[in-house]
Amino acid sequence: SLLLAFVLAPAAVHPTEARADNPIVQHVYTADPAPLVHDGRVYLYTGHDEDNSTNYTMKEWRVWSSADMVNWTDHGSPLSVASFSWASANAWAGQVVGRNGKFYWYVPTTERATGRMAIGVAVSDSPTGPFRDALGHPLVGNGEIDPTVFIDDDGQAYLYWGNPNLWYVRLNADMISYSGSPAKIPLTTAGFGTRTGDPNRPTLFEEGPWVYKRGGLYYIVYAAKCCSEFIAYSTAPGPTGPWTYRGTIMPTQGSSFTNHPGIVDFKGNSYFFYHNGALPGGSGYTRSVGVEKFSYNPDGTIPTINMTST
Ligand code: FUB
Repeated sequence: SLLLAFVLAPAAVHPTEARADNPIVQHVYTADPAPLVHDGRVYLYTGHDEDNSTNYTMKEWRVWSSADMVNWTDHGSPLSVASFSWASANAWAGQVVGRNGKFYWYVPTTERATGRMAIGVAVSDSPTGPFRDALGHPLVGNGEIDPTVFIDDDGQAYLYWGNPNLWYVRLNADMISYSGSPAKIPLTTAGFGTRTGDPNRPTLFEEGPWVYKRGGLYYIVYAAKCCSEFIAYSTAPGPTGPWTYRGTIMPTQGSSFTNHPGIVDFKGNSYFFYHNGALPGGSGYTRSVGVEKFSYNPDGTIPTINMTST
């Protein structure tokens, strides 16, 4: 009947629907959310926690998408550790950006030759993949993790990453190479807050940076103070600083000792993505991604955002 066709059609188009409630995905553990708005949809890139071992079992990245922030489509895993011939383990926190009709996915993973983390870049013609290794070798080596990518209004692209240091480099227009040497962003307490109890880490910055621009202000949002991380942020008048610490966005909550931010504006609303251990069996190694709608304060500052499900 017509009615039956109407009811069945969305299921046929979207084989797996996740729920509107938090966590967004409820049938597998997900971590390290990185949202991308493209062509009327939000694409959500995540990692996949496969068991609760104490060293992360993460072999692949996953993609989900939504046109309404309620119904989510499962696009499977178009990128994995095996996609990089030089990698051996650890599909950690990455981010995708679109440029020139292509999509570039920057990801940290273990380099087999060194046994250390390195940042690779994969490319696709579609936000849902398939993605292939763009280089055949890491873009950034030396134990580095957690890349975030940002393209400024003038077309200059920047890649930021790091733990314990915070680095950036100017990407070339091809998005798979860079000019100059990576630079360390000075981790001053004015820029990144004050951490007590660890003389080696005087500021709150831990990992998981997320950089974007809104209303002429540059934001860097990040996981603060391992190992019951909260989410904090800093702002700057330009993409390379100087950064000013602005405080906590999401306090330490839930049963995951890490958290990881991703922020987008979509169809007139602002959304804050994060992870916790809210699914049954959830923990620091079996995490799940949630999202909260929020409004910026008139001066551009970000209000405190609490997890709706922990
Ligand atoms: O998921 C593995 C690592 O834990 C990520 O790279 C960090 O941001 C933290 O979430």
